[in-house]
Parts: sequence; structure tokens; C-alpha cells
Amino acid sequence: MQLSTIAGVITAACLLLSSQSLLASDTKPGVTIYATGGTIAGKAESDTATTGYKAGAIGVQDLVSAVPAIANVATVQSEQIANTASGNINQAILLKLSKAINQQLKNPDTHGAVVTHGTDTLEETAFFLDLTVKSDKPVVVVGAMRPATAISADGPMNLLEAVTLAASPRADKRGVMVLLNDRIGSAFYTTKTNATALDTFKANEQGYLGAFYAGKPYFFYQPALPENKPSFDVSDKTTLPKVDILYSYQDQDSDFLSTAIEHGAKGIVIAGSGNGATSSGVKEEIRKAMAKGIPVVLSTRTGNGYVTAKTKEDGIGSGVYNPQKARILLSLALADGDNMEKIRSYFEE
Ligand code: DAS
Repeated sequence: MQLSTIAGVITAACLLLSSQSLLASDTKPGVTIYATGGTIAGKAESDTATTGYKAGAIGVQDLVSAVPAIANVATVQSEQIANTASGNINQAILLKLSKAINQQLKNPDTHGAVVTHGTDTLEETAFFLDLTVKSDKPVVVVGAMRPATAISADGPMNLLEAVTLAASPRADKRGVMVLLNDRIGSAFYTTKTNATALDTFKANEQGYLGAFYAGKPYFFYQPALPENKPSFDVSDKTTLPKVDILYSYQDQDSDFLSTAIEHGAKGIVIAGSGNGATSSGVKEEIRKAMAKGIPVVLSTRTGNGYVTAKTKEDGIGSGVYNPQKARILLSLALADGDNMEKIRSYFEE
């Protein structure tokens, strides 16, 4: 081979290599957005209206195209799972979402998933996904407190940060996360703490996992998961057992518990006062339910704290779980066919 031919082959090979590495560095991580509705997709009559709007009025394509900067951080695909206020999210939607995400995260081209959601029950969906998605890849649940039509709507920036987070390798192995208002919280602990304020999602005792600074996610600690975090496989589940939450207060009729069971509840969570407390009459009803094999988990209406273990007859202390998270966990445990002691171990250990 002549020298000039060899030089030509080498030049062609170099060009090919450099164009391949250019392509590789240009390829953004794959992120799938699952939209379910909520205020982030909400439309109001005027740009000053921040209440009284229609949640779940805008489709996922419009949400994404309203934030062109998303294309700079990820290669996005999207799916409209529902388009509703989050009070309407039910077990059928949760199961569909969990199955879709589990499947999608197996794809090597997908680095993470984002779920857009109404904020009112966002923590329930985030917690459900945290217990049922089996992957080290990031899942980020995002919402907004102001409708998309409002001045200073928070949704577009929240969505951009959620996609950035789902595309970031720093977000791996941290469980499902909640992203709003530049703050990254663990779905396991985070709860909605304020009916209307932008900085509503918090875990008062456990704090945040990290935050967004200058458009980048910054984590406060190495990846870590909560103590005693359970995991459930819902791939073959089509329904989940009914679990009701009953709120404790003074002068309460004690028959509300048996009424819930008569209406099909397979487990009960009590939003008790203080450390899961109820009146003596309700305590008697709890003992009867426990004796019949119906688990009664005693959580707290205080919004914070750890509900300690109870004697076997008196119910199950909810531990770190607030009533709405305890309901999800109890329903998943019942769906798994777990016995009373196994169920107790999720909460009290
Ligand atoms: N409309 C409510 C919901 O869908 C509130 C919200 O999204 O912020 O949960």
C-alpha cells in the first residue's frame, strides 16, 4: 500500500472515531415522563388565579413543549397515564404507573422516570412507587402549587429540575424522590405540610436529600436508603385490598371501626391523637378487630413523630409512617398475603 493511501485510511478512521465520540457525547440520557394531571397541568380563568382552577387540563406534550430547555438535559419520551386532580388517583392508576415504570427502567437507554402529579396526594403515589419500583435508577415525582396559567407558575422550573434530576447519575440508588421548589426529598418520608404555600413538601425530622443550585442537583450525602424499607412486587397484582383511615377525636362514636369493616375494609389505619391514642371505646373495637385477624395500625394525627409499638391485642404502632403512608404499606402487605406478625414487623421494627 502506498504511503498516501495509508494516510488516507488513517484520516478516514480518525474522522469516523471523532464523529462517533461526538455522537456519544451529544446523546442525552433517556428520561420518560408519565403525566397524571394535577395543578402542574392546571388551567385557570386568569393569570392571577392560584385557586379555583381546573387541575389536569393540559396534556403532557404541551407541558414538555412549554419547557424547551428540557431538550438540553435529556432525551425525553412521555406517556399520559391520567389527567386528573390527584384526589382521583386510585389503585388502578398506581398499579399501571408502577408496572410501566418498572418495565421502562429495564431499558438500557432509559436513565430515569418522572411522574407529574397533583400535589394533594402526591406523597401517596411517590411512596407507593418507592415500595414497588425495583431499580437503582432515579424516579422523580413532581407537581406544582400554581396552575400552568398563573404568573410565576412554579411548574415549568419544577419539571425542568425533575427531568434534570432523573437524568443525573448522582440521583441513582436513592429511592423515589419528590421534587418541588428546588428541594429534593425522599418519597419515603416527605409529606405535604401546607395547603397553599410553595414550600409545602417536607420531612420535618429527616430533612431533604438535596437541593438544586444554579440548575444542578446537589446531594447532601452519599446515596442511602431508609432503615427497614420494605419492597413489594406488584407485577401480577390487578387490585389491592381496601384499607380505611379513621381519624381520632373527642366524643367519638366507637362503632366507626366496625362500620368500616362491614363496608369491606381488610385493614384499618387510625390517625390517632398523640402516640396513636384513641378513646377507651375505640380501643375495645380495635381489640375485637385484631382478634378477628384484621390488622389495625395506630398512626398519629400530629403530623410528626414515631408511633411506638403496641401490645399484640391493642393494634400495631405505625412507627415512622403517617396515616396515608401507613394505608399504602398495609394494603401492599395484605396484597402479599402477609400474616399479622410479618405486617407488624414492617411498622414496629
Ligand atoms: N388540584 C390539586 C391536585 O390535583 C392540587 C395540586 O395539584 O397542587 O392534587
